Amino acid sequence: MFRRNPFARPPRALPIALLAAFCVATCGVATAGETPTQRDARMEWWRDAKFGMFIHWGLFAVPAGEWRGKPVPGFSEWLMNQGRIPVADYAKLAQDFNPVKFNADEWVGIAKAAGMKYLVITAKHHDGFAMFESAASPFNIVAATPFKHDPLKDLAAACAKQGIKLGFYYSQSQDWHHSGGAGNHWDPVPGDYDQYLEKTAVAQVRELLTKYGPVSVLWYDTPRRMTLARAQPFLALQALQPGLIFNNRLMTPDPAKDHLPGDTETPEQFIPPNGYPGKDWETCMTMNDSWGFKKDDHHWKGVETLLHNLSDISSKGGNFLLNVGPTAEGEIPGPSIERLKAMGAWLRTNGEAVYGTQAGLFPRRLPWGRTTRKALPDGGTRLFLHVWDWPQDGKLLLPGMHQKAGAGRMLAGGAVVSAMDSPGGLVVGLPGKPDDSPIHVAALDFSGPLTTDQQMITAGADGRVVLSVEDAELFGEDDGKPVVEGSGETASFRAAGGWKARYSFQTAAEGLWSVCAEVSLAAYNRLNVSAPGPFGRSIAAAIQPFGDGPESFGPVELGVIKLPAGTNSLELKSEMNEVRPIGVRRIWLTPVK
Ligand code: FHN
Repeated sequence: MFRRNPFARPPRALPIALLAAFCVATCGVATAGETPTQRDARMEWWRDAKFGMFIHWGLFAVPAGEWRGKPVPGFSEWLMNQGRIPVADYAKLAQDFNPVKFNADEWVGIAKAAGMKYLVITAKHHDGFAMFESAASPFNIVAATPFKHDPLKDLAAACAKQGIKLGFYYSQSQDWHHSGGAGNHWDPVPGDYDQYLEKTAVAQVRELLTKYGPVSVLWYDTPRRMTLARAQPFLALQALQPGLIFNNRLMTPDPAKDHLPGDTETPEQFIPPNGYPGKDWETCMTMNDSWGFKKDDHHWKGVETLLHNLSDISSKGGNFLLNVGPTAEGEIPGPSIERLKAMGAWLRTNGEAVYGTQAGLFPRRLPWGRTTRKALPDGGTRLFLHVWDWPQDGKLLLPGMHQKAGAGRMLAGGAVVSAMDSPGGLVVGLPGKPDDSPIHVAALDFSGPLTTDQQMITAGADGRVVLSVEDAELFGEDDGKPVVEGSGETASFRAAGGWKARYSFQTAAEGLWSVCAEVSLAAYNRLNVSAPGPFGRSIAAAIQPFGDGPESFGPVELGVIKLPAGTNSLELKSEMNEVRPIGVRRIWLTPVK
């Protein structure tokens, strides 16, 4: 929302477009004058969909991360920038771009079989190359390549045929090819930025919204130099596609300045620890490391990680936009297809726990998994328990819940699930593990809305916030994944390389906090503590081994950090680029008077 009203001057008649932009900017609704009920209706399909395919496909797939035989670091779609490749040299790639294996029905079929309900494809990325026939620029796949065909037309037809919603990604500000486009600092094509916006970007967005039938999503990106005034012509185009959903990247997402919230928040490559309560949001994520196809990028996330991400995101009320980077021949890479097939198989059994659900019930992290919930026609609520770690005793605690549970079943196989009250909350009795899926889902029905008396972590009577292992979301890839050891007061996690622990808690007021950790380590380490948020800074502390070996835990000072009032998250990780085993028992924050 606006902090500063850009129209605070004496009232005067505003052009309709500007008035529309003002309404959008201040009311957070994408269509000026839209009521919350109308917005809910417009967003409904998107909120229910939960899972979409991001497709980064473009001229960058030809070099695929390599230039003149040498690998270029970074994302493949950033090759021109990272490699400081002259515009004329990069444009020659178009002569070699002939994706004869492209098959739109096949791509949409892969997305559909994966359980994805919408797709967003790069119509034009920062390199300025249009993946569609464009009268606004000859630098496009029809006019400049031997392919001479518009793949977006095929995708639009395939989406309509298979019932998948179509979305376009468009880099409205960065354009390293066209005169006046932003972002090309190594071989800039002289020109006026506003002329570029008018003659290229706005013209091409108009083409995308008028030539391909129903378009459901417009995904803007890297809004450098964009202002509210410059955003108006793009906003005015929204009327061409009633119901169109656009993200928060048409302008620089900085609520302190003029800001267009768009319809959706767009956390990239991460899952916000508490979601964005009251907002629509979508985590976009690569399946390996690069958005565009990169021939030497084999760092694929496993199916378990991808399903955990989908479960975690839906438990926080968000959507998951998972990326594929097709090759220059027009094929989605095999490892992507394998993973998407596995996710589709899981969703065919457990999709009821994802599609059309709302965020889970519990304010604190559950040691065994996540939850989502769905209103039932009779006014009741179905609670879905996403069991990531199957309990050895077959029992799960729903902390702070004391409602009487009705019918309960496993989604896989339908075996009965029981629930009984206990002082700590409902104890759910699971039947035998139904299969070897990475996540097992139980559904429990309740007669009304759900309540828990579990509270978010807050400061204790001594004013300290104590964060223990059971409250830590632990991240790490493969052998770097932290492992929990022990239980109760002596519980700790042991990690070695490439790990991260994230904690969420409430603070009553803005202030400074001294951060300490109880750790055990056998070798020197540098820990980094960061707190995303308005004061977003991080502290780093070098710590030396102490005591008589890796089993002895002791307190270490990590530094002082400023936090706002309200829900906070703190992230702890090692700054070492090598394997350095460390045990972490707890973190505590003490207010600095
Ligand atoms: O620079 C782009 C990047 O290439 C990619 O398209 C991602 C996807 O969200 N967006 C930008 C980086 O934030």
